[in-house]
Amino acid sequence: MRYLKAIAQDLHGNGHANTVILHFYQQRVGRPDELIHDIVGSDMSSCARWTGRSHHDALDLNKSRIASFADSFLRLNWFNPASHWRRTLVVYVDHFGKKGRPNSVKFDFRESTTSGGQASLVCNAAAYDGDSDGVLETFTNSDVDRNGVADNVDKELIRSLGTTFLGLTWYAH
Ligand SMILES: [Ca+2]
Ligand SMILES: [Ca+2]
Repeated sequence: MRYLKAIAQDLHGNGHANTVILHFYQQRVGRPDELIHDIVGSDMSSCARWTGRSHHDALDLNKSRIASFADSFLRLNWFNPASHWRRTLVVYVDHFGKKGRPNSVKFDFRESTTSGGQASLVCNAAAYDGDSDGVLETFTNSDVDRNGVADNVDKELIRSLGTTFLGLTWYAH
């Protein structure tokens, strides 16, 4: 299975994340998960600059799709102070429909008590394409922006995160 681990950081200490780190992983049987692509977006609030490297093949990810996903991710306000790695979002397709299309995208919000420490699941959410037409239409009732209410704003956030994640095509059976 493939998954994406996203980290946002507020390096300027002004209450807004300005850096996004995207790690694209491949799970391997009997071995540690392999980091395939490592992409960093800086100055996200003004003119974003993207740098990346691949530990495997050539880096063939579409930059505008990366930027779209990062924009949705930042709207969650799930970020770290300074250069900490306590809060992460892990995104993956966990089920495929009969036609082989992804029909559920999962989002795991994880947090550790120390930077880089063992993370525990704080909240999760999911988006579903039950009829395999490529459009996500059902969403869990999750308070992903953590303002205390699970409403249509959260569903729209889950929809845009799921749609932009699927655009990256980082999934495999
Ligand atoms: Ca659908
Ligand atoms: Ca909410």
